[in-house]
Amino acid sequence: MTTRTLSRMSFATLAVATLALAGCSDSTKESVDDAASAVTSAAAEAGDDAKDAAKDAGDKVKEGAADAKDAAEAAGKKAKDSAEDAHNDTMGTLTSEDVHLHDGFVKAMPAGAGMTAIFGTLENHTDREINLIGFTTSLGAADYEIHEVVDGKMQEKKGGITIKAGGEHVLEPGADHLMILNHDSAIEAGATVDITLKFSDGSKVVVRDVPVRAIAAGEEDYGSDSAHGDHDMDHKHDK
Ligand SMILES: [Cu+2]
Repeated sequence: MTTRTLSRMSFATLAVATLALAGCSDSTKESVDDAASAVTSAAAEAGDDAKDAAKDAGDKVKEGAADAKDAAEAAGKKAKDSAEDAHNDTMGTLTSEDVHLHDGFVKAMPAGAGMTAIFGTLENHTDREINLIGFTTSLGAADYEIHEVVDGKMQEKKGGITIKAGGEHVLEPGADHLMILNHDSAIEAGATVDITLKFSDGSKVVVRDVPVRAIAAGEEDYGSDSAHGDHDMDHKHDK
């Protein structure tokens, strides 16, 4: 119903009411009848207007609902996409429950040596493959690289370390290890180091309080010659 129609009805109704209050003399009777018929036609017109308005509103609501549905679907898809992106690029889901460094230790290093390594067994306790692509430690300023040993020489392991679902990967002298390079001060036996492991899905898993231990062999070159010796030493000094 339009404002125009409403005000017309109000005016006509007011006219009837005013004339009625003025009394029921013959002279006013005719005017009252006129006013009454004006109210009736105004009401009829108002009814039509209201009907049209209701139909228009109905169409509009229908259009609005369709638009809202499209918008909701688009928003839903966008949310799903960004959730997937987030999962892939920024915030992986691996936790310290999922990845362990079993019997991990940092090889002690005197000041000036500049480099040492981290050993132990990485365990994947999830039902999917994981890919270690880097790490840092609480030791601060240093370069951190994942290394492998090829023909007795260590080098950066391209692509990092992949561990299959439920699997493990041994880090040991003469084989894959986590290398600490360009570190100036001593790393002394008895200290502990926190290691932050970084995975390809964006996960960061912190392994806390990894002990620093002195092992005799494999000073800088974790080649095949020293590997077996290290292993024996490791067992003698364990526990
Ligand atoms: Cu190395």
